[in-house]
Amino acid sequence: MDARDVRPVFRSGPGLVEKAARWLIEAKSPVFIVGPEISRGNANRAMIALAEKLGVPVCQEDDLFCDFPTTHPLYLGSYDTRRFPKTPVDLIVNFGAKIGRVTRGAKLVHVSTDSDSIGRIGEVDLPVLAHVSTFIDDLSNAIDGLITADRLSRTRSERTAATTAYTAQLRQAREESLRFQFDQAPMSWDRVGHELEKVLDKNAVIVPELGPTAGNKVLGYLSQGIDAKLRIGRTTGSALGWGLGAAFGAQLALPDRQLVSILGDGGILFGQTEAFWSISRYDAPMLIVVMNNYSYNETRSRNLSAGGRQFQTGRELTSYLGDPKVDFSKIAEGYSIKGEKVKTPADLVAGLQRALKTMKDGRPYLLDVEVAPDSIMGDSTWHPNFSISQLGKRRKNGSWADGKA
Ligand SMILES: Cc1ncc(C[n+]2csc(CCOP(=O)(O)OP(=O)(O)O)c2C)c(N)n1
Repeated sequence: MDARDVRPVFRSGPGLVEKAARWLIEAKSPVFIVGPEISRGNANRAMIALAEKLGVPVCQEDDLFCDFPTTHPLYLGSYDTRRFPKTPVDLIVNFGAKIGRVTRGAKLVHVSTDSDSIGRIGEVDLPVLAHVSTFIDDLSNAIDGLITADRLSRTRSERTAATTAYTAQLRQAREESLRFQFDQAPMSWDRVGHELEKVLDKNAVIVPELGPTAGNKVLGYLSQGIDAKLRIGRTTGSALGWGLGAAFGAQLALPDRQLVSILGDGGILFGQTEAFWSISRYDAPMLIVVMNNYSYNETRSRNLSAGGRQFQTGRELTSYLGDPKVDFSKIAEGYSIKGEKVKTPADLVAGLQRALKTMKDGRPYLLDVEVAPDSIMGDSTWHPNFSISQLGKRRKNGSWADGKA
């Protein structure tokens, strides 16, 4: 049984649906925001149909799942980071995401089954307590009753053309970014994403535990959505320490799908390597990719971006992880999991082939991939020279080994 089938499904009152439908028809530059309630509510296909029917661009927030296909010409990525095709956004319809800031001056419709999240962060012009799937259906029907097929077709083609041209530009920019750093070592995050996309199954399951900036550079290359790769994570709370165990659970639940756990060296060091035991013991044939930049890049960026003392002195206190330089393939080996250290793009291409072969034979494989330090002062190796043994007075005064307290 699918757990989604036992969730309550309820609809909003007709007045709200009609109001939203009118706003959508009148808007010059509407945007849809999608969140996890779309995937949880099994409304992915209905969401695609509605966006296509109206030619409305779609943004993904609350990045827990991929709720809209990333390769769709109407898909814009995160709302926060996007500039929009020429006309300023004048209407946002949020389908089941817990969003923060949105454009000032734009009307906001928020549809959710969670009454507590509606209007919690920002002002909402039209709060709708409803299951997203019912609201999408009702909205689509209401639009048919308000506008002629001819006018709908004209609106759709104008909007679709503008967004399609824009997303084509975004794709081209990504391609240029990839080519620009194509052969560099340590590798660009883009190159890792590109190589993974080339060899992974079209319907692989990806469990990423990656920060938003560099992480999105990898994930941006992986085609995700209802008919492509299934993505689970990062969690909406962003806490580290769950990715490997969650990936193992997903592999157990979906033994016929290729499973890829992608996590940072910082993330895996949050007490996760014990999951290797279960992965090995129960033959989970999954790929584990550690994006190893010997750094907590996300916190480094946060610590330095305000330009305070750590930035001015060039001494960032907490984020350098390269002392000791952990080789995660050796930790995996301790659990009888094969793996290797990857330093160059050629290593990655060959390593992925060995990984796929091992997975086909029913065993897990780990790639510890050295990637570019991708943040402000990312190549700094400075860290406080702190040693507990140096703190001890007994060692210093020579009384350590004489048995006296
Ligand atoms: C339990 C927990 N503690 C601390 C943090 C703060 N934090 C956010 S990102 C990050 C560093 C992650 O490092 P890594 O996984 O190597 O990824 P990178 O930032 O280098 O891409 C930390 C410590 C957190 N998110 N969760």
